[in-house]
Amino acid sequence: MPKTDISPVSLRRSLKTKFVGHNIIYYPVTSSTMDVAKQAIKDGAAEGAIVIVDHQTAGRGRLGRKWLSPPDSSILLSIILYPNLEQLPRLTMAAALAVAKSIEKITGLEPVIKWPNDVLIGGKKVSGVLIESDVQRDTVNYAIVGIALNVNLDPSSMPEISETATSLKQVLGQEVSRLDVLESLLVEFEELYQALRRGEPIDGEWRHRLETLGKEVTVRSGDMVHEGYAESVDDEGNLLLRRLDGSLVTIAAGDVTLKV
Ligand code: BT5
Repeated sequence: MPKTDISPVSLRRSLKTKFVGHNIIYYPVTSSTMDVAKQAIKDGAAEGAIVIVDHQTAGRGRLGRKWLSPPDSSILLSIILYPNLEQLPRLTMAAALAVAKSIEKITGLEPVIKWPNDVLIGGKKVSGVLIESDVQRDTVNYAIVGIALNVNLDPSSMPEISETATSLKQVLGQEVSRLDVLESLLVEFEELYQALRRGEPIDGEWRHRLETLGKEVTVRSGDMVHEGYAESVDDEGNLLLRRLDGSLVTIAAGDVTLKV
Protein backbone atom coordinates (compact mmCIF):
# COMPACT_ATOMS: atom_id res chain seq x y z
CA MET A 1 0.00 0.00 0.00
CA PRO A 2 1.37 3.45 -0.80
CA LYS A 3 1.87 5.64 2.24
CA THR A 4 -0.66 8.15 0.98
CA ASP A 5 -3.42 5.53 0.80
CA ILE A 6 -6.45 6.49 2.90
CA SER A 7 -8.70 3.51 2.30
CA PRO A 8 -10.73 2.21 5.27
CA VAL A 9 -8.46 -0.81 5.66
CA SER A 10 -5.40 1.36 6.30
CA LEU A 11 -7.30 3.84 8.43
CA ARG A 12 -8.96 1.23 10.65
CA ARG A 13 -5.61 -0.37 11.34
CA SER A 14 -4.24 2.71 12.99
CA LEU A 15 -7.21 4.74 14.19
CA LYS A 16 -6.89 5.96 17.77
CA THR A 17 -10.28 7.57 18.34
CA LYS A 18 -13.15 6.50 20.61
CA PHE A 19 -15.95 6.98 18.10
CA VAL A 20 -15.05 9.43 15.32
CA GLY A 21 -14.21 7.40 12.22
CA HIS A 22 -15.38 4.08 13.61
CA ASN A 23 -17.84 3.95 10.73
CA ILE A 24 -16.09 4.77 7.48
CA ILE A 25 -17.79 5.37 4.16
CA TYR A 26 -15.13 5.47 1.49
CA TYR A 27 -15.29 6.04 -2.26
CA PRO A 28 -12.41 6.48 -4.68
CA VAL A 29 -14.48 9.20 -6.34
CA THR A 30 -17.76 10.97 -5.65
CA SER A 31 -19.40 14.32 -6.34
CA SER A 32 -19.12 15.74 -2.81
CA THR A 33 -18.57 14.04 0.54
CA MET A 34 -21.29 16.33 1.93
CA ASP A 35 -23.89 14.73 -0.33
CA VAL A 36 -22.75 11.22 0.57
CA ALA A 37 -22.96 12.18 4.25
CA LYS A 38 -26.52 13.52 3.84
CA GLN A 39 -27.62 10.25 2.31
CA ALA A 40 -25.86 8.32 5.07
CA ILE A 41 -27.76 10.35 7.67
CA LYS A 42 -31.04 9.42 5.97
CA ASP A 43 -29.89 5.80 6.17
CA GLY A 44 -29.30 6.18 9.93
CA ALA A 45 -25.55 6.84 10.16
CA ALA A 46 -24.20 6.95 13.71
CA GLU A 47 -22.53 9.95 15.31
CA GLY A 48 -18.89 10.12 14.30
CA ALA A 49 -19.36 8.28 11.01
CA ILE A 50 -17.04 9.73 8.37
CA VAL A 51 -17.04 9.97 4.61
CA ILE A 52 -13.64 10.05 2.91
CA VAL A 53 -12.83 10.05 -0.78
CA ASP A 54 -9.77 10.26 -2.95
CA HIS A 55 -11.41 12.51 -5.49
CA GLN A 56 -14.36 14.89 -5.62
CA THR A 57 -15.90 16.05 -8.88
CA ALA A 58 -18.14 18.71 -7.32
CA GLY A 59 -16.47 19.64 -4.03
CA ARG A 60 -18.01 22.76 -2.58
CA GLY A 61 -17.06 25.62 -0.30
CA ARG A 62 -19.35 28.14 1.35
CA LEU A 63 -21.95 30.08 -0.63
CA GLY A 64 -21.82 27.70 -3.58
CA ARG A 65 -18.09 28.20 -4.20
CA LYS A 66 -16.02 25.39 -5.65
CA TRP A 67 -13.43 23.37 -3.79
CA LEU A 68 -10.73 22.11 -6.14
CA SER A 69 -8.68 18.97 -5.59
CA PRO A 70 -6.85 16.77 -8.05
CA PRO A 71 -7.26 13.00 -7.39
CA ASP A 72 -5.32 11.55 -4.43
CA SER A 73 -3.86 14.91 -3.44
CA SER A 74 -5.95 15.90 -0.45
CA ILE A 75 -7.87 14.94 2.63
CA LEU A 76 -11.53 15.31 1.69
CA LEU A 77 -13.62 14.46 4.70
CA SER A 78 -17.11 14.81 6.12
CA ILE A 79 -17.87 13.97 9.75
CA ILE A 80 -21.47 13.22 10.73
CA LEU A 81 -22.54 14.63 14.08
CA TYR A 82 -25.70 15.12 16.10
CA PRO A 83 -24.76 18.11 18.26
CA ASN A 84 -27.08 20.31 20.29
CA LEU A 85 -27.81 23.95 19.61
CA GLU A 86 -25.03 25.18 21.88
CA GLN A 87 -22.38 23.01 20.27
CA LEU A 88 -23.39 23.73 16.67
CA PRO A 89 -21.89 27.23 16.21
CA ARG A 90 -18.62 26.03 17.72
CA LEU A 91 -18.01 23.28 15.18
CA THR A 92 -16.17 25.53 12.72
CA MET A 93 -13.83 26.51 15.53
CA ALA A 94 -13.29 22.88 16.54
CA ALA A 95 -12.61 21.77 12.96
CA ALA A 96 -10.19 24.59 12.07
CA LEU A 97 -8.35 24.14 15.35
CA ALA A 98 -8.14 20.37 14.86
CA VAL A 99 -6.67 20.92 11.39
CA ALA A 100 -4.08 23.37 12.69
CA LYS A 101 -3.07 21.10 15.57
CA SER A 102 -2.78 17.99 13.41
CA ILE A 103 -0.65 19.77 10.82
CA GLU A 104 1.61 20.96 13.62
CA LYS A 105 1.86 17.47 15.17
CA ILE A 106 2.68 15.71 11.92
CA THR A 107 4.87 18.29 10.19
CA GLY A 108 6.07 20.75 12.83
CA LEU A 109 4.67 23.62 10.76
CA GLU A 110 2.73 26.30 12.62
CA PRO A 111 -0.46 27.11 10.74
CA VAL A 112 -2.71 30.00 11.69
CA ILE A 113 -6.47 30.31 11.45
CA LYS A 114 -8.10 33.00 9.38
CA TRP A 115 -11.53 33.74 10.79
CA PRO A 116 -13.82 31.96 10.43
CA ASN A 117 -12.94 28.81 8.50
CA ASP A 118 -9.56 28.92 6.77
CA VAL A 119 -6.26 27.48 7.88
CA LEU A 120 -3.23 29.23 6.42
CA ILE A 121 0.47 28.56 6.14
CA GLY A 122 2.68 31.43 5.03
CA GLY A 123 -0.43 33.51 4.30
CA LYS A 124 -1.87 30.93 1.91
CA LYS A 125 -4.84 28.64 2.35
CA VAL A 126 -4.02 25.02 3.11
CA SER A 127 -7.41 23.97 4.45
CA GLY A 128 -11.05 25.01 4.54
CA VAL A 129 -14.01 24.01 6.68
CA LEU A 130 -17.65 23.83 5.65
CA ILE A 131 -20.45 23.07 8.11
CA GLU A 132 -23.86 22.06 6.78
CA SER A 133 -26.65 21.43 9.25
CA ASP A 134 -30.37 20.97 9.57
CA VAL A 135 -32.02 22.82 12.42
CA GLN A 136 -35.72 22.90 13.19
CA ARG A 137 -36.85 25.20 15.99
CA ASP A 138 -34.48 24.33 18.83
CA THR A 139 -33.47 20.94 17.52
CA VAL A 140 -30.37 20.21 15.49
CA ASN A 141 -31.25 17.23 13.31
CA TYR A 142 -27.68 16.82 12.14
CA ALA A 143 -24.46 18.63 11.35
CA ILE A 144 -21.91 17.64 8.77
CA VAL A 145 -18.38 18.92 9.28
CA GLY A 146 -16.69 19.13 5.90
CA ILE A 147 -12.91 19.47 5.92
CA ALA A 148 -10.50 19.77 3.01
CA LEU A 149 -6.75 19.74 3.54
CA ASN A 150 -4.23 20.20 0.75
CA VAL A 151 -1.66 17.56 1.55
CA ASN A 152 0.18 16.79 -1.68
CA LEU A 153 -1.54 19.19 -4.03
CA ASP A 154 0.49 21.31 -6.44
CA PRO A 155 -1.22 24.72 -6.52
CA SER A 156 1.05 25.98 -9.30
CA SER A 157 -0.76 23.64 -11.71
CA MET A 158 -4.15 25.16 -10.78
CA PRO A 159 -4.50 28.70 -12.15
CA GLU A 160 -7.66 29.52 -10.11
CA ILE A 161 -5.86 29.09 -6.81
CA SER A 162 -2.16 29.21 -7.63
CA GLU A 163 -1.70 32.60 -5.92
CA THR A 164 -3.80 31.94 -2.83
CA ALA A 165 -3.42 28.24 -1.99
CA THR A 166 -0.64 26.11 -0.62
CA SER A 167 -0.16 22.50 0.45
CA LEU A 168 1.95 20.65 2.98
CA LYS A 169 4.03 19.25 0.15
CA GLN A 170 4.59 22.68 -1.33
CA VAL A 171 5.78 24.10 1.99
CA LEU A 172 7.92 21.13 3.01
CA GLY A 173 9.21 20.20 -0.43
CA GLN A 174 8.28 16.55 0.05
CA GLU A 175 5.21 14.32 0.06
CA VAL A 176 3.35 13.90 3.32
CA SER A 177 1.33 10.84 4.31
CA ARG A 178 -2.36 11.63 4.00
CA LEU A 179 -3.07 8.76 6.36
CA ASP A 180 -0.86 10.19 9.15
CA VAL A 181 -2.48 13.60 8.87
CA LEU A 182 -6.00 12.14 8.72
CA GLU A 183 -5.49 9.95 11.79
CA SER A 184 -4.17 12.87 13.77
CA LEU A 185 -6.96 15.14 12.53
CA LEU A 186 -9.65 12.70 13.68
CA VAL A 187 -8.06 12.40 17.13
CA GLU A 188 -7.72 16.18 17.52
CA PHE A 189 -11.27 16.78 16.31
CA GLU A 190 -12.73 14.14 18.60
CA GLU A 191 -10.97 15.65 21.63
CA LEU A 192 -12.33 19.11 20.86
CA TYR A 193 -15.84 17.81 20.14
CA GLN A 194 -15.86 15.86 23.38
CA ALA A 195 -14.83 19.03 25.23
CA LEU A 196 -17.80 20.78 23.62
CA ARG A 197 -20.08 17.93 24.68
CA ARG A 198 -18.86 18.37 28.26
CA GLY A 199 -19.66 22.07 28.01
CA GLU A 200 -16.00 23.07 28.17
CA PRO A 201 -14.76 26.10 26.24
CA ILE A 202 -12.36 25.56 23.35
CA ASP A 203 -12.02 29.14 22.21
CA GLY A 204 -8.85 29.88 24.23
CA GLU A 205 -6.58 27.74 22.12
CA TRP A 206 -8.38 28.83 18.96
CA ARG A 207 -7.87 32.53 19.77
CA HIS A 208 -4.10 32.01 20.05
CA ARG A 209 -3.98 30.79 16.47
CA LEU A 210 -6.30 33.41 15.00
CA GLU A 211 -4.30 35.67 12.74
CA THR A 212 -7.30 37.96 12.11
CA LEU A 213 -7.38 39.67 15.51
CA GLY A 214 -5.92 43.14 15.96
CA LYS A 215 -6.08 43.92 12.24
CA GLU A 216 -7.92 46.47 10.11
CA VAL A 217 -10.26 44.39 7.99
CA THR A 218 -13.14 44.41 5.57
CA VAL A 219 -15.70 41.69 6.28
CA ARG A 220 -18.27 40.68 3.69
CA SER A 221 -21.16 38.91 5.36
CA GLY A 222 -24.25 38.22 3.28
CA ASP A 223 -25.19 41.53 1.62
CA MET A 224 -23.34 43.56 4.24
CA VAL A 225 -19.82 44.93 4.05
CA HIS A 226 -18.30 45.91 7.39
CA GLU A 227 -15.07 47.80 7.81
CA GLY A 228 -13.17 48.19 11.03
CA TYR A 229 -10.84 46.70 13.57
CA ALA A 230 -11.07 42.96 14.36
CA GLU A 231 -11.18 43.51 18.09
CA SER A 232 -12.10 40.13 19.50
CA VAL A 233 -14.05 36.90 19.17
CA ASP A 234 -16.64 35.53 21.54
CA ASP A 235 -16.77 31.97 22.84
CA GLU A 236 -19.15 30.89 20.06
CA GLY A 237 -16.63 32.00 17.46
CA ASN A 238 -18.34 35.23 16.37
CA LEU A 239 -16.10 38.09 15.31
CA LEU A 240 -16.45 41.35 17.23
CA LEU A 241 -15.63 44.16 14.84
CA ARG A 242 -15.11 47.74 16.01
CA ARG A 243 -16.49 49.87 13.19
CA LEU A 244 -14.98 53.16 12.16
CA ASP A 245 -17.81 55.04 13.95
CA GLY A 246 -16.86 53.32 17.21
CA SER A 247 -19.80 50.90 17.33
CA LEU A 248 -19.24 47.18 17.85
CA VAL A 249 -20.81 44.63 15.51
CA THR A 250 -21.00 40.86 16.08
CA ILE A 251 -20.50 38.82 12.89
CA ALA A 252 -21.22 35.09 12.74
CA ALA A 253 -19.75 34.32 9.31
CA GLY A 254 -18.16 36.15 6.43
CA ASP A 255 -15.12 36.68 4.28
CA VAL A 256 -12.29 38.74 5.68
CA THR A 257 -9.80 40.75 3.69
CA LEU A 258 -7.02 42.70 5.31
CA LYS A 259 -6.92 46.42 4.58
CA VAL A 260 -3.67 47.54 3.07
C1 BT5 B 1 -14.12 26.52 2.24
O1 BT5 B 1 -15.02 27.31 1.60
O2 BT5 B 1 -12.97 26.80 2.48
C2 BT5 B 1 -14.67 25.15 2.64
C3 BT5 B 1 -14.14 24.07 1.78
C4 BT5 B 1 -14.64 22.71 2.24
C5 BT5 B 1 -14.33 21.62 1.26
C6 BT5 B 1 -14.66 20.27 1.84
S1 BT5 B 1 -13.97 18.94 0.98
C7 BT5 B 1 -14.87 17.82 1.90
C8 BT5 B 1 -16.25 18.41 1.98
N1 BT5 B 1 -17.01 18.09 0.78
C9 BT5 B 1 -17.30 19.19 0.05
O3 BT5 B 1 -17.94 19.20 -1.03
N2 BT5 B 1 -16.83 20.28 0.69
C10 BT5 B 1 -16.14 19.95 1.91
P1 BT5 B 1 -14.78 28.84 1.27
O4 BT5 B 1 -14.30 29.58 2.48
O5 BT5 B 1 -16.03 29.30 0.63
O6 BT5 B 1 -13.58 28.83 0.23
C11 BT5 B 1 -13.77 28.44 -1.09
C12 BT5 B 1 -12.68 29.16 -1.90
O7 BT5 B 1 -11.40 28.58 -1.60
C13 BT5 B 1 -12.83 29.01 -3.40
O8 BT5 B 1 -13.68 30.00 -3.91
C14 BT5 B 1 -11.39 29.17 -3.89
O9 BT5 B 1 -11.06 30.54 -3.97
C15 BT5 B 1 -10.58 28.60 -2.75
N3 BT5 B 1 -10.16 27.21 -3.03
C16 BT5 B 1 -10.77 26.26 -3.78
N4 BT5 B 1 -10.07 25.12 -3.77
C17 BT5 B 1 -8.99 25.35 -2.98
C18 BT5 B 1 -7.89 24.56 -2.57
N5 BT5 B 1 -7.74 23.28 -2.91
N6 BT5 B 1 -6.99 25.15 -1.74
C19 BT5 B 1 -7.09 26.44 -1.34
N7 BT5 B 1 -8.10 27.23 -1.72
C20 BT5 B 1 -9.05 26.69 -2.51
